[in-house]
Amino acid sequence: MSVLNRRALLAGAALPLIAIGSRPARAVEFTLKLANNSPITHPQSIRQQEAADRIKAATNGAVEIQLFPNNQLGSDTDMLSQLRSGAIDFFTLSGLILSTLVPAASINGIGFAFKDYDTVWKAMDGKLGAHVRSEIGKRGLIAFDNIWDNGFRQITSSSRPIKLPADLKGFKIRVPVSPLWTSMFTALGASPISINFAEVYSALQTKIAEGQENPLTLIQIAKLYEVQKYCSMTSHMWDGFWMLGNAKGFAALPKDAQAIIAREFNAAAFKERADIAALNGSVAADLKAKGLEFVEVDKPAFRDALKTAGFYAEWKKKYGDEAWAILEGEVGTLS
Ligand code: X2X
Repeated sequence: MSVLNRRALLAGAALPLIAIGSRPARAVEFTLKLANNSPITHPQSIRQQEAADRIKAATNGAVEIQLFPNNQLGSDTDMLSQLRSGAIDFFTLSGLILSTLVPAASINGIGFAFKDYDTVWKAMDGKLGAHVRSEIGKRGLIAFDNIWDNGFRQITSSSRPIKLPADLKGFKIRVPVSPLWTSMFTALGASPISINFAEVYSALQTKIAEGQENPLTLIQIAKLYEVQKYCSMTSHMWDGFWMLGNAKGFAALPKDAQAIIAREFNAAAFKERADIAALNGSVAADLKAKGLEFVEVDKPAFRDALKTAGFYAEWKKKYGDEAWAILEGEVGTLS
């Protein structure tokens, strides 16, 4: 019997109910670190803290997960190294950024692949997600089953409204550190600059970058509207955060603790998805009220520009026929 099962017996099953509430607090046996790049008020951070609390309660105090949100432990690039070395135990990271280590992990970010959230969740909780998680598993990491929502990404700008691909010509746009992002905005004619999220606000404020692209919720929560003027609803890609773990560290935990952690992280992902869905209903109006000017875009023109530039053909070759077939099986023909 594992530590936790013994503990559960001692704490509950073997004792009369009345003893449970008054049992003495027990020592923490495993202190684990969870890090992310999201502001503390983002649903991702809120639901992660809640999951940590639930895990502590469900393990009767044995597993304490300390949350380090908002790049407290460094940039995404830093935190990925820390996760690999075991300095942190869990880390939520965009699959596109993870692709610097696991190339297959950026596949959900292919331009204009997903038409709506139903298609996203079916693919990511289904075959496409399973394919990516198995690739992640080959690199000393684990990915919990259910990916967290970041959202459909929109382009903001401080210098000029972006309506058509031609408006992106020479446009200095901050993109996260990922070959797919650089390739996509280069194909659209822009001048992408790779910058970790930790530096985005200041990069926009100092005009190192004229614009950036992120889901509306993050534009709101990270207050990027303060340093941006226009917002173009391109929805050019869907991006999510994999809950990653250091495989060796996770395997060293008692099996029942592993099961509780997995259950709670996955349940929290579904709650976070619902939080973002609810925010999506009100966030555009709020951003307008804060002075962000929304711009109508010719969406098909952006997709055509990618096609013409050979973007889909290039990435099909990079991911390979098998992975591409899984993607197209979920979203329809892309190239
Ligand atoms: O870096 C970004 O823009 C962010 C926060 O959306 C990601 O984590 C990909």
